Formats: sequence, C-alpha cells, structure tokens
Amino acid sequence: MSRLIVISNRVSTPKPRSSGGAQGGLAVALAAALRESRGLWFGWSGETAEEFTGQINMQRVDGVTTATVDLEEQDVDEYYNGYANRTLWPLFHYRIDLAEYDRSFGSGYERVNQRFAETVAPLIEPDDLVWVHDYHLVPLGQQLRRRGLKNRIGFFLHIPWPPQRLMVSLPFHERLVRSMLDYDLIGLQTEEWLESFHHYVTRELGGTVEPDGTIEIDGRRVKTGAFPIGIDPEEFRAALATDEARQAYDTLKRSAEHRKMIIGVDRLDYSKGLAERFHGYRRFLEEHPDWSGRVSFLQIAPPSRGEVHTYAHIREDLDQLSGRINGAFAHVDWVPIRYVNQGYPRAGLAGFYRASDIGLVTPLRDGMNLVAKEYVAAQDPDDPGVLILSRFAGAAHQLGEALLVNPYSKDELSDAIHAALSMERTERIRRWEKLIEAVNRDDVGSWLRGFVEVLRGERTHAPAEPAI
Ligand code: ADQ
Repeated sequence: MSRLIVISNRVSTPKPRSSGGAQGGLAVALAAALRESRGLWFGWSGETAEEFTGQINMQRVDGVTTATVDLEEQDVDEYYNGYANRTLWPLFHYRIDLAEYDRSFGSGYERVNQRFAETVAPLIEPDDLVWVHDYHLVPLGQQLRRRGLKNRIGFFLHIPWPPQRLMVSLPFHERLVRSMLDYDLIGLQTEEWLESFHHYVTRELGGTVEPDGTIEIDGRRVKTGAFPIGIDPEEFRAALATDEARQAYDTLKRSAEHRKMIIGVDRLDYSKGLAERFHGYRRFLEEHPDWSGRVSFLQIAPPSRGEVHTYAHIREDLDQLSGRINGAFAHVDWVPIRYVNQGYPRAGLAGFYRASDIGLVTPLRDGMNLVAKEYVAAQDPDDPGVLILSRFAGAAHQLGEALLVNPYSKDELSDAIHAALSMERTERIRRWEKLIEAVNRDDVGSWLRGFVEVLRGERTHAPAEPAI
C-alpha cells in the first residue's frame, strides 16, 4: 500500500488516544488513514521564526508522523491573514464586497506555497499518494511538479467554489486556476461547487468536461468530483456517553427550566450568518409574543481570525445585537439570547446539542457545515430535535429533511423557528430518521476512502450524489 502524505495549512497534531484527547472527526479520520499507510501530515506549525529556515519538526504520536515548519511573520501576514483569509475566503463565500486584493498578498501566497513545496518535496517517496487540502494551498501541486514530483497528487477544497462571474473579480484568477491543472484529482464538497468549477474551466480556460467529470484542457486530463465530507457518527455518539457530555446536558437542561432550547454553534465568521440569525430570532419574538419566556436561544461562537479586521467588527455587531434583543424582550427571570464567545470540548458540545430542541445552522454560504451533522448525530431517536438549515450550506444537499431556509430572510427564519417549536413528535422522528441515515451514509470514512480510491485510480469517478 502506498503511503499517504497529507498537506494542509495547519496540522492537527494527534492527541494520544491514551490521554482521551477529543478531536474532530476529520482529524481522527485522517490520522487513522495516515497510521494505516505509515504516511505523514505536513503543514505550518502555527509558530513564526525570524527567518524561514525550512527546518522540519518531526513528531510521532500514536503511530502518526507529523512534520511542521515555522513561517516568517511576513509570510503569516501575507499568505495566511492576507491572501487566504482576506482575499480567497470572502471571494469563495461570495463576499466580493469584503475581498481585498493587495499585490503583496499574492506574492506572499506564492512564496509560502513555494516554501511548503521545497520543504516537503524531499520527504516524498516515488510511490506516495499526495493529498493537498484547501484554499491556502491551491498552487502547491504545481510547485511540487516543478520540483520533479511525478506522484499522484490530489486536491480537496473544503469551502465553496464561487460562480465564474465572481471568480473573475480576482486579479490573476486564470493563473490561480491554471495552477490546479497539475493535480490528478480535484475534489469539491458538492455537485453545486463542482458545476461552478466546471463552468469556470469551460468559459474562461476553454476546457471541456467529460460526463465522468474529467476535465480536458491543452492535452491535459484532470479528474474532478464531488466528495461530501461528513463526521464520524460513532465517535460522536461515544462522546455523548461521557460524563462531560452528561454534565453539559444537565447544565443546559437545568438552566432552561422547562423552556425550549435553540442552539447555534459556529466559529465567529461572517459566512456563518450570525447577525442575520439574530435578526430572524428577533422577528420570531416580535411575531410570537406567546413564546416570550418559553424559549431560549444559546449561541456559542468562539472568535476566530482575530488578526483580520472584518472579524473584529462582527464581534462588535453581535455584542450590540444580542444586547439590544435582550434589552427589548428580557424579563427579570428570562433572557432570550445567551451569547457565549468560547469554544467547548466536543463532548460538551454533544451534550448541548442533545439538550436542544432546535439546531439553528444558517450560514450564508458554507462548503459543507459539520455542525448540522453533529446536531443530528447527537439527537435522541425517540424524541429528536429539529434541524433548521440554510439552503446555502453544502450540507443541505444531503440533509433535505431539515427545515431548509433562506438565511437572509428574517421571515423565513421566524417561520421555521415557529414550525420547529410546534412540530409533532412523529414528524420530528420521521425527519430525523432520514437525516441520520444521510449522516451515517456520508460519513468521514466514506469521504476519505472515496477520494483516495479515485486518486489511486481504483475508481474512475466520485460516487453520484443522491438527489434530495
Ligand atoms: P468550518 O468553517 O470551521 O470548516 P464546520 O464544518 O461547521 O465549519 O466545522 C466546524 C467544527 O468546529 C465543527 O466540528 C464544530 O463542532 C467545531 N466548533 C464550532 N464551534 C465550536 C465551539 N464553540 N466549540 C468547539 N467546537 C466548535 C470548513 C468549511 C466547512 C466544512 C469544513 C470541513 O468552512 O464548510 O464543513 O471545513 O470540510
């Protein structure tokens, strides 16, 4: 079996299983594949050094080898905080109003991709399968080819692919996309993003797309496919059985005092639609005063990307919005919104999900969204909660039995909250059974195997996405 080499911006260092370290399904699944193939995981250490030396820090934890490098501060500013998070992230989430195009970002991005390539290339052996992840490293495959690598190299994008009309707003967009043609396989989360990618390639680059998704362009052939990522439902259910989850469950239930609970769990990011969600909840409180004092909304949103100024603004906006809603609707013994800016261990989250009657997952745009799947996995089969899900999350392609909403519409959000709170148990069970079936089917293992099998050439194309 060939070794798997995973390359991503950051490496999720495996926590020794003996320490009971809780990790996301993605990190666990990748670690398992790496362990099995005796591969390695390469990326940025998260640390900065005065000068880039390319010195690799190798570690082996629980049978998984990780290799990390430090970057210079300028690299982090231009590549990570700059091109990746201020240019590509907003653009790929359809927010060209927020995308910043600074020449130094582009050159920093290329430089770090070159540095990654020159550092990791000597670690790669001829039979290795190389799997590059996400928008930080789009041109890495090309950089590796320039260093003579003949291996099979695949790329998976965790975020959406924007429509061609938006993509062309990126200076040198053609150069970025052409750099992807050095991959053997390009994976997107859903058919929708894949179609946008195909559209760009045909319209802007003059390529053709075969029925199995293979792109042909200038005599080169690149396979493409939709590979919806999932969670590890078993691992999530196991987390639910821990003391930590039970405590979290009890704490939330006690604090809810027979009220219905609504939960939102997101990184603090404009793509997650938090302000719109708060407005929708406000509309619900205005339209349904009979629910006053009988429902409580807990939004957990740990800050992310604090170095990028747009993110600091969101935080201020949400502080104000939640304050205003509580100011307008609270009683002495009830606050309508509890807004918490911190992260929680996975087991704690699992307990919170289980204790909540509604999971409110309403991103404005999201490659997939794993919180929606985690919420479903955490429910009690005999008395499940209701998932309210944005139509614009990749997850809506698999979770069509959720209450699907337009996250920009306060009215739709308000109506969906009302419908969910009033939904009969039999209807909740009927919907949940369909949802859990999809969560179990498209789990992280099938995502990983699906991608690797196509990359290895054992299968010619991604399995068809089931219609909703
Ligand atoms: P993210 O944008 O980070 O991921 P998501 O898929 O929802 O979004 O994953 C977030 C993960 O972080 C979940 O596992 C969740 O439990 C955890 N998390 C969120 N808030 C937390 C909190 N307060 N405390 C602890 N944990 C928290 C990107 C893309 C997504 C895509 C994933 C995977 O933007 O669309 O689904 O990658 O491909």
